[in-house]
Amino acid sequence: MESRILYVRLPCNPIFPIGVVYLADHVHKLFPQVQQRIFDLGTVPPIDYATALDACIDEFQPTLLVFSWRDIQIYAPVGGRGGNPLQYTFEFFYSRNPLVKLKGALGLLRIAGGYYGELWQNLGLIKRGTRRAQRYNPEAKVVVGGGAVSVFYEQLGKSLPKGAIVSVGEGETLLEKLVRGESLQNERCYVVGETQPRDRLIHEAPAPIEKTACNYDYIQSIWNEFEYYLQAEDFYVGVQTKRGCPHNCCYCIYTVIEGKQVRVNPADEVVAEMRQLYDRGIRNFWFTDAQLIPARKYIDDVVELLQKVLQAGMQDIHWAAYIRADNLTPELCDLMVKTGMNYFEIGITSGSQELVRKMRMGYNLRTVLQNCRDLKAAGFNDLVSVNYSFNVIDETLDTIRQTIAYHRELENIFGADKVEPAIFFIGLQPHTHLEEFALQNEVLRPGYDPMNIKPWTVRKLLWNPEPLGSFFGEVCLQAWKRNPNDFGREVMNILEERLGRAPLEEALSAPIVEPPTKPLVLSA
Ligand code: B12
Ligand code: SF4
Repeated sequence: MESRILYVRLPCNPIFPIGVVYLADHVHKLFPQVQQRIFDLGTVPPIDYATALDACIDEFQPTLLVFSWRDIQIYAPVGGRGGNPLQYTFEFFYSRNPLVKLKGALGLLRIAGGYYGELWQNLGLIKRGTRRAQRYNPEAKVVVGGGAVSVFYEQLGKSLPKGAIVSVGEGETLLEKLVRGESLQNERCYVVGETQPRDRLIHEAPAPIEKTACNYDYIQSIWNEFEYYLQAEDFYVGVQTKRGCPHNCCYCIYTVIEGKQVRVNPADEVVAEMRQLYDRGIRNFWFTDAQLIPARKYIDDVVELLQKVLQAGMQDIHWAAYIRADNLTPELCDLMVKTGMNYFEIGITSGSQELVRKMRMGYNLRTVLQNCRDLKAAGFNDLVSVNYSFNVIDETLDTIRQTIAYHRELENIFGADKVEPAIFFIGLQPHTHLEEFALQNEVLRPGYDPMNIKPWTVRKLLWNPEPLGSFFGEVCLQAWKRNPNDFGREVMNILEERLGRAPLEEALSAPIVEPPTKPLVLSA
């Protein structure tokens, strides 16, 4: 049977669906004869999801349905769908005021409703699409993947239709094999009702593939809604420059999804891809790498890439990325500014070198500061988001004071209005060292369900252990009350008012050693 592949990006905030775009491009390059279509539910009003999906399937009659599911988890510190989940959670857990507690409980109920509603809705769309496609082609296959599936592949299988293929990580080689009709035995996937996910499936290395520039002429020809993303002027369109992260940060799953082996896409190909978007009017790019500069040895690759961006004449673009700011040089800083970087996120998690080491993050905070000074000297005058997650491991009042000192120094460098402290609490994810630690210490029981958001599960998954948990709860509640529109800065101010600030040198002084290989140890 000739393959006809329909890519359905499940409902999502309007983030450019780069995953399905790359998959369709890859398949087209190998099998130009295969008919493909992209259908993005991110651009469809919720009321029309089911009918729009039906209409698309009726018209295209796919033999292979590729469902891409981007995100599920909602412990965001920012107002998300249906409100601010972190705020409601903290109001419910930590407020002593019964009215605020009640408000938190009601907010959480609403969020839980939205969360389960979205879950069931997406599962329903997959089932509905499968039935509909099988009306036309009884042998039609269904494969489900994307960021959310990679994180929750074990749990999602229970609710998917029998025969659905559940994929972890990159989907290129899996689709290749499906088109060729080859065995999927060595792929990072399992089939619902037929095979079980292998033990440690997610830790298996992804297949190395050579990435070439995405062919947007082709993509435009198979995707009616592409225009939607071209029209929105403030939109950051995704471009991937590499895959993989070699680090070992205790709470992070990126390094497992993408693997530790960093695979750099040739700079010419990345630039050729950007140029096609540029010619279609796109001026904002998000380099969707887990980290744009994962380690010092990738600095030269990024220098080459940015030089080629300049040479290509794309002078009026802006770009953003996750940046490990310990891996910068003055030359790179200069190029970052010249090529239009206007936003970046640094995930140092804590301003205490001692804690950064304990969390296995491999960051040298002193180097980060020096590199930030170089970036400022190169003329960077835009926004930096610094991600802090308090209370991950061994936090004390002293380490909080150190984080404040560190943050104030970043403010000195960039200007207080340019440094946005993003206060997260870690949403514990499966397959991370932190999960292992929680299981070993009986905070979680084996077999717990990470997708369950009942209050007693959330209390454990939203990582904020005692003895400091209630203290942070109280500080955050005060910050939301005092300045709900500038929560992060307010948290920093309150912490400083209550605890003071350590000398900067103390924050930077913990000796750097290799990340430990033994299990994490919590003193709390
Ligand atoms: C870059 C990024 C962002 C950027 C996106 C910028 C942009 N304009 O694109 C920003 C910072 C904005 C962002 C925000 C958020 N993100 Co984010 N983000 C990422 C990151 C690092 C890369 C995603 C990416 O684009 N990769 C490149 C593309 C090419 O890969 P891809 O889309 O995953 O597709 C590949 C595979 O997944 C697979 N695939 C995809 N679909 C399918 C389908 C089938 C059938 C198959 C076989 C394979 C397959 O093949 C594709 C090609 O290889 C991932 C983590 C990671 N390392 O994957 C998190 C990740 C996707 N984000 C996540 C989340 C939760 C969020 C937020 C909701 C966080 C929050 N709480 O606020 C927000 C909001 C997003 C929204 N919808 O509004 C989660 C989603 C899973 C979950 N936990 O629910 C991830 C996986 C991180 C994590 N481990 O928690 N994010
Ligand atoms: S550097 Fe970033 S992407 Fe890499 S493991 Fe650490 S937190 Fe994850």
